[in-house]
Amino acid sequence: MSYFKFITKFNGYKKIKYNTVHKILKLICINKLNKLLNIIILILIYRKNKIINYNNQIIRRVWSLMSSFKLKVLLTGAAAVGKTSLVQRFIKNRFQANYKLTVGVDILTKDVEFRAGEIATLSIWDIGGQQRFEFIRSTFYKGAAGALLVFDLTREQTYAETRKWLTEIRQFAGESIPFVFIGNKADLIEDVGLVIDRDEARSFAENEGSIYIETSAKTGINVDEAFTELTKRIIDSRM
Ligand code: G3D
Ligand code: MG
Repeated sequence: MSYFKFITKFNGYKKIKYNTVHKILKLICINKLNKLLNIIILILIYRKNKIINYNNQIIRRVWSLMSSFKLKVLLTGAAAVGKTSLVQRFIKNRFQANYKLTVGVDILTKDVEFRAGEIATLSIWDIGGQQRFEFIRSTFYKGAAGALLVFDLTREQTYAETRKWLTEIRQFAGESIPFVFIGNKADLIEDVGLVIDRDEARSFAENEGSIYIETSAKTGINVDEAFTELTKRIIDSRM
């Protein structure tokens, strides 16, 4: 091999080697850089979210301190499902048999701490479920922020009527009004037996963008939870 040939070959070899090493190095660097960039972006997103969440919390607190969380909440459902009993349990923490028939509407107010440090003032509109009050009910629905849609776990008919109630609420209070679906008188299931299909009730609620909760105004079970859950849903739907 001549000297010239050797030099060309050596240089060529060096060149290939240099190119390959360069390419590998570039690849590693780019990968590392990409990784680094990804990490930086992730940190930024995380911090931004934290800041947004933090800001939301501050806004909520200021808002609740200024009592701007004043929410009109409807209690709806057929007659004698326990609407008045539920609101009495919730506000006064008591249960009384023989509440007089709700004529038209009763309005009661209570502050709810729906999350730690976040308070909303609910004005609860306990609406008469009787057929004959139908003509005035629609005017009570106006401006409502949310609703508890109640049926009686021991009377199948009141469960069957819930779709009609939901249509009525949505018609007069707005299509997207948050609501919680309540099966009340859970304390009686043991004696009376279950007259509805729980899974069906649950999937009905979920399909309508809500949740299903079983309560007892008599024992107090899940009553606070129902009102708190509704408040959370209302606030979250506005944020
Ligand atoms: P309404 O406001 O929906 O019309 P009410 O219903 O609160 O007036 O309740 C109707 C009846 O159901 C009342 O019985 C009440 O005591 C009873 N009731 C309500 N909630 C419960 C519950 O969780 N468990 C049991 N066991 N009974 C409940 P009366 O006998 O007064 O008609
Ligand atoms: Mg009543």
